Amino acid sequence: MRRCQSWDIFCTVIDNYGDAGVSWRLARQLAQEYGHTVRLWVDRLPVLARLVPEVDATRATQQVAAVEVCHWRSPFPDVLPHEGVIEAFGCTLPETFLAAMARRCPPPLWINLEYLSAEAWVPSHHLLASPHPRLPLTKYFFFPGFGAHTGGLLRERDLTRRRAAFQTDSAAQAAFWQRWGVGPARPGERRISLFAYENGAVAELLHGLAHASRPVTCLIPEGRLLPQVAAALELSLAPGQAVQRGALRVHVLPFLPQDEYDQLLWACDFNFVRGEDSFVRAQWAARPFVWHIYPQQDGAHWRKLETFRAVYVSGLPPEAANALSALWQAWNRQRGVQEAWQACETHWENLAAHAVAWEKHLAGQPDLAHLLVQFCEQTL
Ligand code: TRH
Repeated sequence: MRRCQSWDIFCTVIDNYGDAGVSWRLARQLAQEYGHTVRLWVDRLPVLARLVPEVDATRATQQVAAVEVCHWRSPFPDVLPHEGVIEAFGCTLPETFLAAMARRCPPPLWINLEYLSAEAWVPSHHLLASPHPRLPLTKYFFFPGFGAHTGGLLRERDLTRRRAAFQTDSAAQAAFWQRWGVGPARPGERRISLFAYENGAVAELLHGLAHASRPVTCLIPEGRLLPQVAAALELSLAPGQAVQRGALRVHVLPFLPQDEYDQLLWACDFNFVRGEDSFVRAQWAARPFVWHIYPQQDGAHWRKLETFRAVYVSGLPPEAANALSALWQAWNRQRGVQEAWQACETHWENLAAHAVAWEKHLAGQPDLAHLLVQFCEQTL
């Protein structure tokens, strides 16, 4: 059996952080856990550098965490393709590199890593082959997913162990909060992280939290939502700043390194997440969450949201399922959030227990890197 032990991973940053975030996680996992040679090509290095501060955005090539990080520029350098080539999210490979792939003997295994969806069509599309119209190359579509016959989810081998250790280690949690300048929790306090696109319901959410029956600290990493938060609180906000309104304390964090952001999700009791990567990481955090899905012009995101929501809440008692569903819908519709949040409060224990059970269910399935490596071994 031939093995695929070296990779070129290509990532164009369309907008936001998800493309780079997912590509980086996969690259690092293949390099560190499998000992493979990995070259990651990213067109906008400053975006990757925000997630991974060890990356120097001014360097054309560099070695970071066992990954060779390369700035994807034009003209593309004359390099010999590795055994496996991954284009993340359908990015277009440089013509000269494609030609080099076609000349390589044997040709590389070519994978298009697709976006994640829980929709029913995913298993029938996963691993479909598409021959190149001119060159002797075949591209395979690799769809991440939540169940059998999908490409699974990115999950490092020791993730569950590390997360569980952190969540049972109050000293590690205290050190985390201290590192980011957040004081100890008040008695009975809940901590909520808030990462979202612009959302017209944020004022309503904060107002509701300010009038909550128990203290709440809302941790907001710097980003697109911050101007709306500042407007809702009628002040200007910068990382490091904290303000109090009734029961609510808002603490603005800098944009965290990706590994620290994972810990923020682990440390909070509830997480608002968005896009694709933070959405998955919130599930690995084993804490209840709300997903602000990436909105598409044609509204196609609604079906994607609703499909996952239905799958996720199906293990909850009906009233808790309805409450969480209503919150997800309200947050994405951007109205009715306050009432929906209050309804969720009354099902808190159920929601928390369900998040733990859901993580366990997912962790019992093979992860994306494993399935990818397995597919390559079977195909080559
Ligand atoms: O940034 P996003 O909105 O990315 C999106 C999605 O990937 C979407 O599917 C895609 O179409 C679009 O980009 C182009 O949300 P996402 O996917 O959660 O990625 C955010 C990344 O940023 C994730 O890796 C976590 C990381 N992050 C940090 O490292 N530090 C932080 O402080 C925060 C808030 C996030």
